[in-house]
Amino acid sequence: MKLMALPNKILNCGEIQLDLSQPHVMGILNVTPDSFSDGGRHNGKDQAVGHALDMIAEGATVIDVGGESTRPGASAVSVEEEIHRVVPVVEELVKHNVVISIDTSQPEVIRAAVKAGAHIWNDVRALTKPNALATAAELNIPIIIMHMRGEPTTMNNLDQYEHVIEDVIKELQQRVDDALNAGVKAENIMIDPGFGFAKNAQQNLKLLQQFHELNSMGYPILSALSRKRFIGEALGGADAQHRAVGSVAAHLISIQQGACMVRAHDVKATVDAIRVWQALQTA
Ligand code: YH5
Repeated sequence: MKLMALPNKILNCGEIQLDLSQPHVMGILNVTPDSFSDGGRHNGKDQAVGHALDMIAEGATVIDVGGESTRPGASAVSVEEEIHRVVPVVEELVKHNVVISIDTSQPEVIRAAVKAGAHIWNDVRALTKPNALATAAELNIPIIIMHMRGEPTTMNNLDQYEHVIEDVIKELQQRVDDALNAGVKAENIMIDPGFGFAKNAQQNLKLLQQFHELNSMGYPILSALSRKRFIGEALGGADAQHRAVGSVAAHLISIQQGACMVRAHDVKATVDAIRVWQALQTA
C-alpha cells in the first residue's frame, strides 16, 4: 500500500512548536451558550475548561475555542460578547501545555485572545472581514485559511462548481495570495477546504476523495469534517451524536492523503485511529 509522508515542517506557535510530520488532533471547544448543559444560564467557563482538559488528556495538541455559531440560522453575536465568551477560557488554558486556536473572523476577537495567550487564528471567512488581513500580518501568528463562499447564512445556495477540488484550490489560492500580499508570512499559513461550507453531500465526498490534490498548494492542510451532515448522510441518515466513528474514518482518509491536523469532537477515538496509522508508517 502507498503511504504518504506528511510535510517536514514546523508550525511556530510561540513557546510551542508543532511538528507537522506527525498528525495532530485539534479538539473542538464550543463556548456558545447553547453548547453548555445548562443552556448558558450559569457561567460556562468551568465546564468549557474541564472539557478542554479532558481532550488534552486524550491526546489533543490543539484546542479550538469558538464563541460564534456558524450554523445557518444562528443569530449574530457582537464582538464584545464573543470576547467575553472566549478570553476567560483562553486565560485558563494558557496554564496548560497546549496550543490554542481561536475560531473567529473578527480582528478584535483574535487580538484580545492573543493578548490572553492564544496562538492560532482559525478563520472560516479566510480574512475577509474589514482589517482582518492587516491584523493577521501584524500579529504574525499561524492562520488557518478556510474555503467558503458567501456567509454561513447564504452559502447553501452557492454550491455550483465546475469541478469541486479544482475550484476550491483556485479560490483558496486567491485568499492565500491576498494574505501574502498583505504581509502574512507563508510559514504562518495553513489551508482547509472547508467541508460543509457551500458544498453539498456529493461535493464533500468528492473533496475527500481528491483531498491529496490540495498538497499542490504547498501549505500544511487541516481537515475538519467532524460530525458534519455529509458524514451522517453516508451513514444512511445518522444524527450528530452517531457520527463519531464515521468522522474518525473520514479524518483518517484525509490524513492518508496529507492532512497534518484534524479538527474533531471525538478526540480519544481520533487519536487511537492515528496511532494505528503511525504504527503502519514505521512498520
Ligand atoms: C471547518 O470546517 N467548521 S464550525 C455542523 C455540524 C457539525 C460541525 C452537526 N469551524 C470548521 O464544526 N474551522 C467550523 O453538523 C471550522 N474548518 C475550520 N478551520 C462548524 C462545525 C460543524 C457544523
